[in-house]
Amino acid sequence: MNKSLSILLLSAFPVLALAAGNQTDGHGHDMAEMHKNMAGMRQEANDSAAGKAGDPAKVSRTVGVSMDDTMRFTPNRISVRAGETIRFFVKNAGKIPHQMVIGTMDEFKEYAEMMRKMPDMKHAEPNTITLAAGQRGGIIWQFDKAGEVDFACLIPGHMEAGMAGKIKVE
Ligand SMILES: [Cu+2]
Repeated sequence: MNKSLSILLLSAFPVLALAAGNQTDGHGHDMAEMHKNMAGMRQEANDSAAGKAGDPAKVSRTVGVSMDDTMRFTPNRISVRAGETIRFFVKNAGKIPHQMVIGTMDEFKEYAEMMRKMPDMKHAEPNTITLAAGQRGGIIWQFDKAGEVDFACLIPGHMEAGMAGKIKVE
């Protein structure tokens, strides 16, 4: 299991623990309301104009993506169908860390700004995989509407150097 995935799993546990504690805390209603709001916020954070985190049990197919130090994704043009859940099997073939983030250019700008302010912050969002040299990992993503979705490496300087690609959703 790669590092990002285990961080993701760890971050899911406190939510589960809170939800389980909810039945015995004696303030059922307020707590339930609070958890509902929290779940809503979490859902919003995971949703994107680009689609949403996919269900591993509903993967339609796997698409291999390689990243390297020439600041390129191979392939950098991918076609999918609306509604498909794709498992991106990502490999860092380079000698420095790279990242694949699925989203929109607006989201990338926001994220890049955050990375500049907090370069040491570790991200474990479902639309993101960050890999050290030689590592492999995956993103499971569901595309819900026709259009164009972007992907990029948001490590400072990489997208600017051309490390980006497009997914055509038909
Ligand atoms: Cu990169």
